[in-house]
Amino acid sequence: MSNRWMFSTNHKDIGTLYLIFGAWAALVGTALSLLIRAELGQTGSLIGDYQIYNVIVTAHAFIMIFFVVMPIMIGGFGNWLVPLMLGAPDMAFPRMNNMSFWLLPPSLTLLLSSKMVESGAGTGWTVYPPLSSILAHAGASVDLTIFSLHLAGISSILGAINFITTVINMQSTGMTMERTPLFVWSVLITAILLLLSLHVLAGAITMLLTDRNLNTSLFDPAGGGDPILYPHLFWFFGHPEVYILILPGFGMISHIISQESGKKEAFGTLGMIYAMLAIGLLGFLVWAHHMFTVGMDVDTRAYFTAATMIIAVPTGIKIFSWLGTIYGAYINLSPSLLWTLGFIFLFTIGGLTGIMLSNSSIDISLHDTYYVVAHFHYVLSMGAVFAIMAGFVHWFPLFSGMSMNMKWLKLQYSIMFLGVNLTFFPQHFLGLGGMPRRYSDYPDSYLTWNMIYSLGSSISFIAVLLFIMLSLMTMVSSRAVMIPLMLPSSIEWNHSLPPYDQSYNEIPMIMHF
Ligand code: HAS
Ligand code: CU
Repeated sequence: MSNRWMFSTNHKDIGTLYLIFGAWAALVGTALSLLIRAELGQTGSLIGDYQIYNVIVTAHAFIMIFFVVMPIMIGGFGNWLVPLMLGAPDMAFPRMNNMSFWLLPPSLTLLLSSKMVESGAGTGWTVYPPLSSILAHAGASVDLTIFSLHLAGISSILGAINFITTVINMQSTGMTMERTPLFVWSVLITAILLLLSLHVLAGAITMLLTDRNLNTSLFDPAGGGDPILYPHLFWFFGHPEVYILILPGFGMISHIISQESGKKEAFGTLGMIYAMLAIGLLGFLVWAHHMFTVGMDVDTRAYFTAATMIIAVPTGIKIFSWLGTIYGAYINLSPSLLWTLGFIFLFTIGGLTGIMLSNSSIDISLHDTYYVVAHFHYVLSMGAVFAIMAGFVHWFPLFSGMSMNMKWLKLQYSIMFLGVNLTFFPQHFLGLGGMPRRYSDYPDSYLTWNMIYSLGSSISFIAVLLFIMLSLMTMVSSRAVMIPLMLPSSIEWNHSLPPYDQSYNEIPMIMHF
């Protein structure tokens, strides 16, 4: 990589760095997930060490959340598209933008180091004490994890400041807030959530750091501390975090679906803006639905259940507005539309299981079972990841000046769709059957669904390999885009990029090796 790129302050270069970084991290995260499925593909022990299994699960979650979805969506797509959609020359603070990116590789290095020293951090991504305290996790692993999160947090906070300033200060003249494109709105709201939640995580893990190393007992009742304080602080960050992971995807889906439907903008654009604002606001008021089992009083449980369920309303507004956008359109099932429709369908399934879990009485039974794992993989592996794939195949021609092979992309989508559903649907049955998460073994009665589950993950992996091949082949053969390359210059195109020429989808299937 040349210095021009490494030190670039250009939003497109930095966006590309984020995309490459995220893609690399995705390979690490996927490799870890395959290790998990290898361990759980049959009863008995494969790895032979429960701690190592938990270290793998923890690393998988951290990498997917902090080093794949966030960098790709906010860092990659955000950097590439927000200035273009605003008609701005670049981000507001271009050099800080470069710094945001370069804080991530050291952060990932610390995280990976934490897995390799001592016996690793097998705490889960929540890092709850007392498991993460010095007694259960002696040694440097958890400390390295904390430092990794500090760096990733600084990176995100700087990025958030940059996006907020850019959106507020750098629109071209005439762009009012309600004419601001939905993707820009989604990144703005995401950035505000980041700014308001990350420092709470930073506070919690720093308190944990002092509990571990400086003999404080903030979370230890034996020293007058509060054992429930950490979960509260973590989830005050953690719940907004899950909307941080999905909101930019919502933004991308709105653009892609309106463009692929041949419409000027998404149905109910203003309602979409208010829906995202409502999701962002409500996201701060529901955190304790992750800790119904701590022994909360019944009124508090009722409040958090009700508040959580209300989020279905703005989210439903979004789902039905997307359907309203595509209603009546001539549908050309291009790869980006396939990923988009897949997103809407599967994200909704994930959202509905979230509503099940928000009922505190049901959650007492389902908490820490695979039902929760099913819920969040539907909203993340099929929500966030499908949105990323949709965005990638949709904007790849803009990013690279090259076009991918549409027919192979459709095949790749089909394999992936089969794979992820085969992987994650059985989790619902396992969860309802009582299989707990974060254990490396299980009774024989859970074997069948677990085997199907591992088979599904292998199929998804084949789809991932196929996608890597397709991307590399596109670049090796430099298939030129057969469309007038549209570089957005004015706000006229407003809510989405200008429509591609339809012939774009008809590019003959030529592959050069
Ligand atoms: Fe969640 C746990 C509830 C959305 C991610 N969630 C997680 C975890 C992650 C995650 C990662 O209340 C695990 C964290 C960990 O490691 O422990 N979640 C919800 C609810 C929503 C929701 C109510 N989650 C997300 C999104 C995520 C995400 C988005 C990331 C991208 N989630 C929970 C709860 C837990 C939880 C509990 C804790 C479980 C436990 O015990 O640990 C909502 O935002 C979803 C709204 C979307 C829809 C679908 C579209 C809406 C339509 C409108 C009509 C629907 C209605 C509802 C009227 C609802 C179509 C009808 C209800 C029926 C059941 C039919
Ligand atoms: Cu939540």
